[in-house]
Amino acid sequence: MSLSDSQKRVQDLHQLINQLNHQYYVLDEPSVPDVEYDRLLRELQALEAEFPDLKTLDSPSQKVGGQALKSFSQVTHQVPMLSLDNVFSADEWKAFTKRVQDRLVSEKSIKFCAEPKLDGLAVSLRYENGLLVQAATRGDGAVGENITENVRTIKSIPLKLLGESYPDVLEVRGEVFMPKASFDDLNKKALKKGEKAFANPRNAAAGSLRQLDSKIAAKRNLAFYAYGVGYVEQASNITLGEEWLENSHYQRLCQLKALGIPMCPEVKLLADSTEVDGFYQHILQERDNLSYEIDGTVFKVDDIALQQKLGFVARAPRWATAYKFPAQEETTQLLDVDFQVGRTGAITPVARLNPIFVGGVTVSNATLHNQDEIDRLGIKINDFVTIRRAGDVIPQIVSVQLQKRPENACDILFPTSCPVCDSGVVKAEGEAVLRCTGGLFCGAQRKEAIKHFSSRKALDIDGLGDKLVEQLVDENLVKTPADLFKLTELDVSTMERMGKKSADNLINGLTKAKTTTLPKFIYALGIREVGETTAANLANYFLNFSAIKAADEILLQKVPDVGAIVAKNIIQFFQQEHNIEVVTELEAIMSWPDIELKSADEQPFKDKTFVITGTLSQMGRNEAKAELQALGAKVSGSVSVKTHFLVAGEKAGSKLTKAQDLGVEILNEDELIALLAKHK
Ligand code: 9MJ
Repeated sequence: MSLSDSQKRVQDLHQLINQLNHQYYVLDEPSVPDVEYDRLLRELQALEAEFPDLKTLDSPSQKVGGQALKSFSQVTHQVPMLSLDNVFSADEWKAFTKRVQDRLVSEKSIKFCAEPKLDGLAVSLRYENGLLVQAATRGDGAVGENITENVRTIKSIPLKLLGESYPDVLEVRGEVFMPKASFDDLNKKALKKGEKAFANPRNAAAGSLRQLDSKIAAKRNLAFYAYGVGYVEQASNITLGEEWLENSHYQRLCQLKALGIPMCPEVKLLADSTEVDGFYQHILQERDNLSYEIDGTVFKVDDIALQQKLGFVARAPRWATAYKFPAQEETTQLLDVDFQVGRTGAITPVARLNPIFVGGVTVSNATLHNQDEIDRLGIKINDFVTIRRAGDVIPQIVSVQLQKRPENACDILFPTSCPVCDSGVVKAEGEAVLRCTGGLFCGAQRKEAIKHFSSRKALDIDGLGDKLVEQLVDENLVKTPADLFKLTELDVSTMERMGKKSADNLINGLTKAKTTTLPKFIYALGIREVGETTAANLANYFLNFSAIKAADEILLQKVPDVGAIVAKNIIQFFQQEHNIEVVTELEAIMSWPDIELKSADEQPFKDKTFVITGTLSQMGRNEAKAELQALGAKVSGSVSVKTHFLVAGEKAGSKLTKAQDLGVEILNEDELIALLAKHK
């Protein structure tokens, strides 16, 4: 690029980055994903490196964040609050260590303090004579906002330091954050009240600390971990000795911990840089199980004398860097919207996206759920959107980047008839979902019903995958689940791409599947909102299939978990002509034992609610659930005040934290096995 082109680009980047800084730091409403911000900043830094004359004092590369808000009083930091530079790959990390090593030639092996990179808000806490007197945000690094009253409401931050041994003035630097469980609760409550949800825990934490009324912050359940020390003054207390502070960053965090200031439990001292990759991989793997949101790891030269030798550049220390995880949010374009018909006829808009690498995979589709979601997002075809894929979670469209809306953006129009069978569509009152009225006349619903019928948690039919179901329906060999059992070896082996072995496999699988259990059979029918748990509850309550078919709405609602809507769905299912035919056929072909009535003393967990979380390595979650249910327990998916026991397997995450907060009794896998054995 020529100098004049670069000059123009640098000006544009200044304007863009300043605007993004304002949205991120001042308004707590980021408009683009972090990666995009990082890319722009890096582009600016690269241009400034190539053309040093373009690097001006007011360049956004020279400052840490946004300016302090006017509504809070301002605090000038006695020691500036630094930000961190980022690396994104092993190569960039290598370049960082080389830069460090080049400046510290005489050091053979450099210890690093390794920390998770919390996604919250940097805060400085000032203690005078052991008392918290001031708390300030980072602001632009030199001047922040005085948020003392809000910080005082954070339960884990001590208002008075523990013990007697601390400097006269001690500034603690760290991150205020909102634990994932608190964030989920807050957003659920906000949505219930029709209020706007926060985009992520960082924004929620920042939004809470920026409240002028500290009563609001007090309700938000924020937390704090220290990651460093700022200004320290030692005038009078000679008993502390010359130097109260240790010469190791890690030891300093331990000193703070001894004073009652929380330290992140994952922080670790590494003997040298060869241990960095191990720590990074370990934290990346544990990410979903941590109770707080992180976006990477941080590595800091541990020796304070070496830190001082290295010093810092405009924005950040030379002795530390964040080693970020692959982005979980990216920008892409919505190319089109297709409409899929599900098992129950629900018509779901599916976003077709310009393929984008995010959260470790390439994403080209995302569900848009329903009209309400489309309205909430305010999304149009051709819009640029922020897409998020975290852990194993399905990709989601988080927001529309309105400032990038192209001229050809157009409204998403729902179909007026079923895109598969052309039957009419309806939206029930109070429901957001549009449904096809074709029932099992609709090919899409037929396919999905049969896929569900044969799926692993239902009849688990060996040799019958989704693709084969589609082929069987497309070739008109199968119209209903009952037709599956009428397939002959000849039918199957003459199908395209079907060898004798696969045909044998399927016929054997079907023969085996004829014998099942009552809960699995009920679940396999695919009645709306009758999942595995409800199916098991129905079986345990009614004991045989005829009783379920004959039950009325009032009786059905006596079953745990069954409310008015589910009861209606069950009644409607068994009233439909087509379903009566299929079910009658299935009853003739299949068999399952009735449930034996358990006496009260065989149901020791009647009225007890369990939640299972994490990985159970010995018995598996489904098995644990079935055994608990057989003993009368209710097994629920979420922890609440009504939970009696939480079974926490390996890598238990936010549910465990929530249960601990609520004082719920917690069992590990061994304890669960012992408990079940006692009642066998
Ligand atoms: C976070 N965000 O977790 C620092 N940070 O150190 C950690 N941030 C930091 N350290 C110096 N763990 C400046 C910022």
